[in-house]
Amino acid sequence: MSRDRIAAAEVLITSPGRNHVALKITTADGVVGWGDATLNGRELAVASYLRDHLAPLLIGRDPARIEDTWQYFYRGAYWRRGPVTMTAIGAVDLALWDIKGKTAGLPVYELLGGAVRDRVLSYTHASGWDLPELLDSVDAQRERGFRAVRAQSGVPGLDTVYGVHRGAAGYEPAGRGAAPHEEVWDTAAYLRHAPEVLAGVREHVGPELHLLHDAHHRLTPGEAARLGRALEPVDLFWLEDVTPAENQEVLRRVRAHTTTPLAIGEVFNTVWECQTLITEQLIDFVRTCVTHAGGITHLRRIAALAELWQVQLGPHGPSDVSPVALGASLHVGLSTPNFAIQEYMGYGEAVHEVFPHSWRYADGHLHPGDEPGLGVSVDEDAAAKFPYEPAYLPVARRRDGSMTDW
Ligand code: GCO
Ligand code: MG
Repeated sequence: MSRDRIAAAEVLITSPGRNHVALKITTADGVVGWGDATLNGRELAVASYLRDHLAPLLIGRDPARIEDTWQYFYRGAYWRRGPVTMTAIGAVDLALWDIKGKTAGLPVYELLGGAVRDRVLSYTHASGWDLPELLDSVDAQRERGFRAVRAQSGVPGLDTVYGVHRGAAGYEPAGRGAAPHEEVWDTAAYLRHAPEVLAGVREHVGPELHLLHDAHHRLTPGEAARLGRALEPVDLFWLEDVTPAENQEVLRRVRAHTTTPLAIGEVFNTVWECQTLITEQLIDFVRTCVTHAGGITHLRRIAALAELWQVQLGPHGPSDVSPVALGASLHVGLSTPNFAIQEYMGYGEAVHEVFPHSWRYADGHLHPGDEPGLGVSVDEDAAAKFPYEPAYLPVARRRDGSMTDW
C-alpha cells in the first residue's frame, strides 16, 4: 500500500459520564484523524454502520480525496440520508479533514479559507425549576462571561420538563439504563407559563444579554405562532424547534404571525431537510450539526445555501456532540461568514480527560485553536476506563397516556 493511503479505520466507544463514539482513521505513514460518530441513544447503530460497512471500504483509499469519499458513501449507499448514515459519513469526513490539516501542518479553518472572525460567539444553558432558581443559573453563566444564554424552566403541575433537572446542577437528557425514562407533557401548561417566566428573565438581565429558548419540537403551528407572538416583548435571540418541522410548510403559518427569530435543524441530516425553510426564509438560524449532517463538507454546503437567503448558522452543540465535533464546528465557525453562534453546553471533567483539545472558551466566545488538523484527539487509555453503558433519551406522553414528541 502506498504510504499515504488509509491503512486502518477503527471505532472506539467510550462513556466518560455519557456515551461517545469516535472514529480513528490511520494512514499507512501513521497520520491519525479523529471523527465523532455519537448519535445519542442510538450509538451502537452508527458504530456498526462504520465498523461493518464503511471501515472496510476506507482501507486503501486516498485520504486527501475528502469530497470524493463523501460522494462515494452518500451516493454509494443507495439508501440516502437519515441520522445513522449521515452521522457515519460525518465521522469519516471529520477524520479526513483532520488528516488533511495534519498533513498540511495547518488548522482546518485555514484550509476552509482562513478566519473571517477572531472568535466564535457561543451560548450556554441556564435552567431552574422556578424563576428564582432560573435567575441564579442565568447569573452564574453571566459570571462565566457568557453573553448569550438559553433559559429553560420547570412548568407548574409537571414533574419533568425538557432542559431542566430538579435540584441538579447540570442537565443531561440521556438517562442510563435499559429503557427510556417516561415523562408526562402538557403543552397548555407550558404555554401558560413560558412567556411569563421568560419575561421575568429579561426584566432581570436587562436588554443586552442574548436570550434563547428551546421549545423542543412540541407545538402545533398554531401554538407555535401564539408563543412566538407572546415572546416578542422578550426580544429573544432565537426561539428554537417550535414544531417538529418534518413538515416544513407549516412554518409558513408560524412565520406569518410572529417576528420572533426562529431556529430549527438540530435533527436534520442534509441540506434537503433545510431547503424550504431556507429558501422561503421561514427560519433565521439553521441548527444542523457537523456530525449529524454529514461532516464539515456537508455543513458548508448548508451554510452556502443559507447565505444566499440571509439565514445564519447556529449549530447544535450539546454534551452528546463530542469535543471532536465541537472542534470541527468551530473551524467552520471561524471561517464561515454567516455563522452566528455556537451552542456550548460544556462537558464533565472525564470528557475533557478522554478528549484532549486545542479549542478553548474565554469571555463568551470559543476558538478552535491553531494545532494542525481539528486539534482534538482521543486519549485511548483514558477512554478504555469508561466502557459503554446503555442509555436512552426520554420519551413523552400526554396526560391521557398517548405518545407525544419529547
Ligand atoms: C439542544 C438540544 C439537545 C437535545 C439533545 C438530544 O438544543 O441542545 O435540543 O438538548 O435534546 O441533543 O440528544
Ligand atoms: Mg434544541
